[in-house]
Parts: sequence; C-alpha cells; structure tokens
Amino acid sequence: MASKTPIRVAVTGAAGNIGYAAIFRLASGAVFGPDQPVALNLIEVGPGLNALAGVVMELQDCAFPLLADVVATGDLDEGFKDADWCLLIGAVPRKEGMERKDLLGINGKIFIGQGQAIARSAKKTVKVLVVGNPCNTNCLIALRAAASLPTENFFAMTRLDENRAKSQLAAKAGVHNSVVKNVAIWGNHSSTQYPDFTNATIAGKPATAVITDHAWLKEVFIPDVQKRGAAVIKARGASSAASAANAALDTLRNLHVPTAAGEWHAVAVLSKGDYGISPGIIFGYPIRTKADGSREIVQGLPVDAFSREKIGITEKELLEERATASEALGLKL
Ligand code: NAX
Repeated sequence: MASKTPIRVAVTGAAGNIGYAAIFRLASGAVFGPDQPVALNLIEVGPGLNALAGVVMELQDCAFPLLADVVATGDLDEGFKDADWCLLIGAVPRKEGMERKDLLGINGKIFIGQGQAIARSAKKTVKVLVVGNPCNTNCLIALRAAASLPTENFFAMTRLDENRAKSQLAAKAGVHNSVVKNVAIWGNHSSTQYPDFTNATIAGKPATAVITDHAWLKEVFIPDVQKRGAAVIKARGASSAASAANAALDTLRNLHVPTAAGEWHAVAVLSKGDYGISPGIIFGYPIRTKADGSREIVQGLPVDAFSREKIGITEKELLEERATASEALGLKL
C-alpha cells in the first residue's frame, strides 16, 4: 500500500443507494488519486446496519490496494472519529402526508446530532459535504450545531445539478460535455435552483453565442435541469443514485484539488452577502479551490436582470426553509 497517511472519510447512509454507489469508488482511489490511501468510516441506522455488514464484506472482497481501514458503526462519535471528510448522505425521505415542516424538523434533529458529534470527534480541519435533502438547510443546521468548527468547511451538494446542466447544454450544442465549463448553480438544490447559462462557456465561447436559441435556454433548459430529479424517478422508479454518488465524489475532488485557472464548480456554502444574497443561508455559488487548498467564491460575474430575478426566487425559498426549520426545531438558525 502507498506510504501516505490515509485520508479518513466518514459516510452516513453508507448502505443506502447513494452510499453504496459512492464508497467503492472512494476506496478504489477515484477521488484522491492512485497513490493516496483511504480509510472509510461507514455510519448507518436501524435496518441499514444489517445491510452495512454485507457492504463491509463486499469491500473486503474487493481487496482494494488503497483501502487502509474500515469502521462500520451506528455510533456517531465512533463514526466521525478523526474524519478528514464527512459525507452526510443519510436522511429521512419525505413520506406521503408529511408536511415540509415535519420533514425539516425530523431531519433537523438528525443533523443537529451529527453536527455536534462531528465537532466532538472529527479532526478540527474536517470538511463536511451534505447530500441528504433538504441538503442546503440540513447543512446549515449541522454547521450551527458544530459551532466550534470553521463555517468555511461546510458544503451542500449542487454538483449533480451542474453535471445535469452541462450535459443538457452539450447535447443542444452538439458537442461533448467535457467542453462545457463554468455552469454555476445559484441557490437551493431544489426546483427553484438557477442553472446559470449566462456565464457558461462551450469550447471557450459564451454558451449564449453557441446556442442562439435563447428561448430554449430560458424556457426549456432551466426547467429541465430543475426537474431532472423527478424525471429520473419517473423513469427509474427510484431516485438518482449513481449520478448523485458521482456528483458527491466530483465535489470532494474539486474541493481537494486546486481548480484550473479561469474555471469554477457549483457547490453551496454559507452566504456572507456575496452577490447581494442574504447572509446566513447555505447558497449555491460558483466556487474555486485555490492553490493553497482554501476555497473562494468567484467574484465579479455579470448577473443580468433575468438572472437576478431567478436568483431572488431561490434565495426567498432558502430564507423560508430556514424560518420553517428554526420554528420546527425551536431555535434560531
Ligand atoms: P436511501 O434511502 O437509499 O439511503 C439512505 C440511507 O441512509 C439508508 O440506508 C438509511 O438507513 C440511512 N440513514 C437514514 N438516517 C440516517 C442517520 N441518521 N444516520 C445514518 N444513516 C442514516 O436514500 P438515497 O437514495 O441514498 O438518498 C440519500 C439522500 O440523498 C436523500 O435525502 C436524497 O433526497 C438525497 N439526494 C440528494 C441529492 C443532491 O443533489 N443533493 C440528489 C440525490 C438524492 O435525492
């Protein structure tokens, strides 16, 4: 095995659909590279713990050269112990008849407990990526519960939306998706998100110059990206799992490795007012990882009146979610 110190990744919901699609690739070196050992702390609850025992057997059966250690547990402190990264995937799904407020209350309690345990047991430099929905507000709850940790190290996943948007733009332009860059996803990972085609590029040119059908961009592309998750559920009979896992791993890699000059990726972070957004919500921004490993919101992108209106809609929804979660949990987020 490579001689570097392993990177320890804690994963909640590890035996669920997304967890199962993520951890084998993590163990194979797909995220941190072929010379970087990885240790996995796998966290589950209830019946998920039985399934997790089988997942651990499968990890053993892969004999991964880079997998240094596996911990499987239902205990949060054991699970987050010494973690460099926490990938918070497990969450309670919305069931029929459940109000949004109920969902925010149930998941809120989970993310309070997880935030507190991360602050107690993970490394002080730990970085946390929340995937479990509603991921922006769950991330805010975890961040507030882990008050001793730097707020800059908390992220919510909007990368699946970025990847979906890139793929749609590439198909419309008749190019490979690898030449589509800089698609910001502003705001919430929900149907109000704003996939920003105005700042995107295709083969180095503005996307709006390559795709001249601007009515398509405004009236077809945006709602298609916003509702892509629902379309996958309709077709597959289950929600996005492999693509969500892939996006989570893309996010980890992008936050770990410096971003190429002039490029950025989509991830949601705590707003401090950049681009006029209300401070104190977890908002999807264009983000770069700098050479020193720290991250910054890309500044100075043009935001036209159309974009401003769309960004305002998703900002309003996040403010409402924060108010609803605060009320459900009886605290001020
Ligand atoms: P599954 O129901 O397949 O798996 C969830 C797993 O989490 C289960 O095994 C369950 O036992 C476990 N779990 C539940 N509560 C837990 C807790 N408190 N601690 C540890 N484990 C816990 O769901 P899956 O399809 O994997 O989706 C997971 C989450 O990702 C959902 O909340 C889903 O809405 C969200 N998604 C987020 C996306 C994003 O882009 N941010 C996209 C995909 C996905 O919809």
